[in-house]
Amino acid sequence: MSLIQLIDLPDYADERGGLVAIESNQSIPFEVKRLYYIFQTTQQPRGFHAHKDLQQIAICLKGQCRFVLDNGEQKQAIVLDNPRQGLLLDGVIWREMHDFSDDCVLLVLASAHYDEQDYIRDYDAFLKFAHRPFIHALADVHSQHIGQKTSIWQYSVVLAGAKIGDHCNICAHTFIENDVSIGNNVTIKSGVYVWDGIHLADDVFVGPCVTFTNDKKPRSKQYSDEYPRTVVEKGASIGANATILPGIRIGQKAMVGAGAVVTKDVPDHAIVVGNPAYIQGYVEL
Ligand code: T46
Repeated sequence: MSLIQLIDLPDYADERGGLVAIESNQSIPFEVKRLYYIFQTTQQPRGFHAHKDLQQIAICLKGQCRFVLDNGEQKQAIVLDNPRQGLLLDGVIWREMHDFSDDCVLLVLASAHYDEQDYIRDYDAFLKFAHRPFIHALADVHSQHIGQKTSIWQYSVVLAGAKIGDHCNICAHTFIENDVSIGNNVTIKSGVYVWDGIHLADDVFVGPCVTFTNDKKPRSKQYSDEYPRTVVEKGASIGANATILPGIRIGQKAMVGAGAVVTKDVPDHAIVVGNPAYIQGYVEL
């Protein structure tokens, strides 16, 4: 993904000279509320911050300077030296400006009035903010233990005791109870309910509508003090609509076929299918 987004500005140059016209929400993707320009620069670099919400376009009207953009995962640099092009600064991007020529005039158009609260001037704070979890406005998340870069989508409910690691994708229409731990890089597809006692290690994939259970002999209004522990070990995958009975261990890298009904532990690397699930083979190492 390129961090460098250059916008060609409408240019009405003719034999009399150049003329660039910029219109809010037309030639640039926001309404301009503020502009500022940087000029008579010394050799000192500038920037070294990110913005939380602000959108900006930087245009080098004269001379040149070098922007370095960083989204917390990759860095890219560009020399601005063309008054007919604007560099779009959008999203949570750490920016630095280097190598100003003596004659540099840098015009910046901004989508909001100046607000120091919108600046992140500390690099570690920027990384934390850039990698914060994404929780969709329509999700109901009570847990404070949601890892960096995890996404939780619409109509998902996560109760307060649940712990979810980094870089997980919790798809729409899921329910995650309290005594649940979910490792890093876990995918939970839609229609999955993760009840008390279910623990998913790193890199687990849970397909759509997989059914976990935590009560071997359910009766209405009768509650157990403790639920059996079901553990899905690192790297295991569970196919769509499979049912996992209570207290099962699904081994590392195991593969549970779609629709299987798992009634006993699955060894590491085993492929299980059917009802009741049986070992059909082993995943190649
Ligand atoms: C950005 C890069 C490209 C104001 O009071 N109002 C303003 O509109 C601006 C832009 C700055 N200031 C004050 C805040 C500081 O006390 O001016 C001082 C210098 O600002 P700063 O150190 O943030 O300047 P740069 O060149 O490092 O960064 C500027 C913009 O602030 C920033 O939004 O993205 O240019």
